[in-house]
Amino acid sequence: MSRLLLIGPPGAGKGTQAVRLAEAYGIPAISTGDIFRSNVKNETELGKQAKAFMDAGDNVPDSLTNELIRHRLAEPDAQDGFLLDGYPRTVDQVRELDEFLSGQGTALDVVIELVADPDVVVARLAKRATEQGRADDTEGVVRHRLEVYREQTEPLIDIYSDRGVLAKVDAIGAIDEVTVRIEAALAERGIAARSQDAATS
Ligand code: B4P
Repeated sequence: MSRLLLIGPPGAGKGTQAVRLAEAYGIPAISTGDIFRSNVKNETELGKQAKAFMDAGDNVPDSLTNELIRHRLAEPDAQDGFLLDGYPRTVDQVRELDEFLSGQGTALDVVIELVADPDVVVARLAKRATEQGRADDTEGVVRHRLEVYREQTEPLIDIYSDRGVLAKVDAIGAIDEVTVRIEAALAERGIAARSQDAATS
């Protein structure tokens, strides 16, 4: 049973690694970004409210995000562990998640910080912009997302470090290499993948 969080600047590889880790550890990957994008695509009420914030590279308001996560974490597949990707992203979201988990008598086991240089992430997202055409991957919006990350999300690193649950992982390198580093950091904390090569095969 592992309750994990991936945190890091846009383009650090959260979504990319989350899919692999979910498979390797047998837990669901829960990405607020993916949930919002699917709501935007399906033109739901939530998607209509979130779209302008996302396109501008701003965080979607905590009120919308917290409610969405509360429902998602209450689903049966998340009862035996999960990997959060991109939530919490603000101090208010940390408070909300703490309250939810302590109500279940649990807490996050490990917070994996993906550490990446801003120039590298801007280049990665520029490449994704040409491949996927995401509205929030243009250079100006990416730079703004980095500022939002520095202002609103970076303070979370100290919070989790003070709690002794933070694992810093270098996110520069091939995707497989980064996965291996994350697995090593988790193994050091007593969390083993289902099979040794599950994440990189
Ligand atoms: P996210 O979906 O979380 O977007 P992201 O930060 O860019 O990460 P993503 O997972 O997509 O990209 P990754 O680094 O894996 O959020 C999008 C928006 O949703 C936010 O701006 C906000 O508006 C809203 N939102 C989400 N959560 C919220 C919350 N909790 N509160 C409020 N608002 C919220 O990958 C980037 C690219 O790099 C990919 O193309 C990938 O292929 C490539 N890549 C990854 N690893 C690589 C490597 N090692 N080498 C080379 N390329 C690599």
